[in-house]
Amino acid sequence: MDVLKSIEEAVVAGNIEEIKTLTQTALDKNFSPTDILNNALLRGLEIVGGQFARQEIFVPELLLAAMTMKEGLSVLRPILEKGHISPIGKVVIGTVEGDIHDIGKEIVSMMLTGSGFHVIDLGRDVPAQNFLEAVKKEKPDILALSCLFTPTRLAMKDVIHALQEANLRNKVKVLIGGAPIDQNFSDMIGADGYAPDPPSGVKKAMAWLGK
Ligand code: B12
Repeated sequence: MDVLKSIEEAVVAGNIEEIKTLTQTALDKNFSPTDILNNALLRGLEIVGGQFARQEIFVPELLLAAMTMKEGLSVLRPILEKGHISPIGKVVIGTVEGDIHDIGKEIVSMMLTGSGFHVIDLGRDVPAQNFLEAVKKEKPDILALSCLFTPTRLAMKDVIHALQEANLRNKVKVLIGGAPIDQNFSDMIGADGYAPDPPSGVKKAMAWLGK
């Protein structure tokens, strides 16, 4: 069987034992990391996402599929992140408080790193206060926020509010993204911009820095 199809099926089945070997096999067969990401790993996650929405599977199965996807992603990470020696800018990134989805955030983080940004990843379920502390300490050019779970969207606003209260809002550009986010929401909460996917996020970040 086609190795990309096998990877997709391994994610759907939560076959965490074999996913690394399969992903490495795809690389050895000269599939590009983005091809493996978009046409195998993410496709598998899309399928389980549909099964979850139709209540054919539940959180434990979904979690296993997500863990399997992340194992495969870990094989691609060094390749996606490889490259630049002198960073072109600094980014602090994290998923906002109350939200434990971090796969999209990790892909954005890898692509920013691979494009030459120094990325400090605060992880997931990050309180506004922690973002604020990181902005004070790291003085990033860009603060990137991710959110997948609609009820947690307003936590992005809390982060912006915390920056305003600390008189730091004009010191950092705020880039937001995630499935329930759009430009209207970005305007509404006073972010600097929204991007629907990692490449357009990277493009926006570069444009902000005049690159
Ligand atoms: C995997 C998954 C999980 C895993 C997450 C594992 C992990 N480590 O991330 C687990 C099992 C833990 C999980 C838990 C839950 N989940 Co869930 N989950 C998903 C699923 C299937 C895939 C999400 C994903 O990773 N997609 C792949 C990534 C790559 O896509 P992405 O995150 O959208 O990111 C892309 C873009 O949005 C963008 N992007 C993302 N962030 C950023 C940031 C910036 C700055 C930029 C520029 C771009 C950007 O770039 C990324 C790459 O293209 C989705 C369904 C779906 N089809 O999306 C549901 C989904 C998101 N989950 C959902 C729900 C309801 C839950 C739970 C509440 C379930 C429960 N009853 O417990 C909990 C939430 C707990 C919480 N408080 O957060 C709902 C959310 C509904 C909503 N709109 O609010 C969804 C949509 C499923 C559904 N149809 O009901 N989930």
